[in-house]
Amino acid sequence: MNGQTHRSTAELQALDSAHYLHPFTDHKQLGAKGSRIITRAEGIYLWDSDGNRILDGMAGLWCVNVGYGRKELADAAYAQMQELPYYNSFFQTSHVPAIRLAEMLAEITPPGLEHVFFTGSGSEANDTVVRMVRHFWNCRGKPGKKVIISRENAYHGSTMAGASLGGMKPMHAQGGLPIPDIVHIEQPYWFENGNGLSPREYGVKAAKALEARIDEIGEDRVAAFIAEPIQGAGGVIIPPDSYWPEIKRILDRRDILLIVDEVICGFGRTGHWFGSDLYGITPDLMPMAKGMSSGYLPIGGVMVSGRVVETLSEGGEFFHGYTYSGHPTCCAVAIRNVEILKDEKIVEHVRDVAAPHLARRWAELGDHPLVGEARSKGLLAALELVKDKSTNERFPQLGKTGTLCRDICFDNGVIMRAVRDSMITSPPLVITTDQIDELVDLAWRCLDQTAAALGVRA
Ligand code: PXG
Repeated sequence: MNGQTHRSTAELQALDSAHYLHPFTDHKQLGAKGSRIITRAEGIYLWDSDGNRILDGMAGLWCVNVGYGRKELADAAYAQMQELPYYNSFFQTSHVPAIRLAEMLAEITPPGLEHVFFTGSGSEANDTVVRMVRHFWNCRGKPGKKVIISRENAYHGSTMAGASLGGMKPMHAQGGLPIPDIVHIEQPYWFENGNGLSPREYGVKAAKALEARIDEIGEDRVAAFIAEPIQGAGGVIIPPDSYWPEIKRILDRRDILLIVDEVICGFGRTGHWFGSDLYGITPDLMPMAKGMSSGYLPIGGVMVSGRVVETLSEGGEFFHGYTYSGHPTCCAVAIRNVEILKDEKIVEHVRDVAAPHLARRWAELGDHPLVGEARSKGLLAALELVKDKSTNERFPQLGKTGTLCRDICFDNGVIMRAVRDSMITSPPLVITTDQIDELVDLAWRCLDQTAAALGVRA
């Protein structure tokens, strides 16, 4: 198909190492080891160049919501490419796929979000957010309101603004980030920071960090607060139920915008169309990407509330946009993807079938000697690996055990992601209950092998 499948794995690995700089990769290390070459996929499974079948417990990178091998999406791209492969929507033009997708997004996103600004990715969506928020306050005659408050270990992308909004210290260290006027508060990570408080007490405490920071900076300088409903790449941090109501209370009495990053939680991941629906929150701006096209083509966007649109409209031209904003072929695929989610009732499948089953089965992993906590919400789940289950003491050299377990997962034909010493899953939303059983059984086996490799009795 791609003209390369006749090459041996070793040849492909050598070429890969010679010419391809991978994202988020230690190149020297990879060169010595050789990449795993993925050649095809179907449903929730991948195949590598040696013919091994792998259960994709990460839906690619948290994005292949409708699963692999969807001919409908290929057909949608093919048809659109023949009719109008590309045109822009600068200079007072528009086209049918962007208009139709915008209409659909206004229908499925939370009330009050009627407009979308299209981008090519989640990072571009968050860059758009930074520019839009600051421009918004300028238009309102409050140019002093520039500070955006984010959270530690948040992930909002890899561009200058995206990585600045993110709370990943190793990313900040490479390149002098964050850019000015972006600050970070505690993430609502009860397992790590709970310190004997109940989840409810801790959720309120973590939310109050926002209030304290706003008071410290001064409301007249704070433009917005940005958060994922559930942090994904930060370690599937599911906030205690008390967290979002307290954040709402804090923001309701202040003139500060709420940005809810739905790049991972959007399009059904939590068993609701958006994480904002799950937590009953109403964003002013809502960046999204990934599940918008189930990763079949790159597309993202920012949903924008009425009050922001009205203010921006007063301000004349907003000097911002991308060549591929509203790319017709990407829009056509996203439209078909949303239709599939609706027609096959995939969000309902997550809410009523897959998530409850995963919650039950995942909780069993909490009995494993290596696991300090097993948590899940929707089709997002995490395991905290610990040295001592009775005290939840971590292993020395945080991250080493996670990486070991992740490699063992690969060797056993299942992909899970390691975040420090947490093991994460975020499978395609079409996963069946039998396939969830397969995932959990594989996870248990990999935990056993990890324990054996560490010399811990399982
Ligand atoms: N916001 C959130 C919440 C994300 O998870 C982005 C924005 C940026 O999207 P783009 O499309 O620019 O990548 C993301 C992306 C990982 C991993 O290893 C996670 C992401 C991307 C790459 C790797 O968990 N999330």
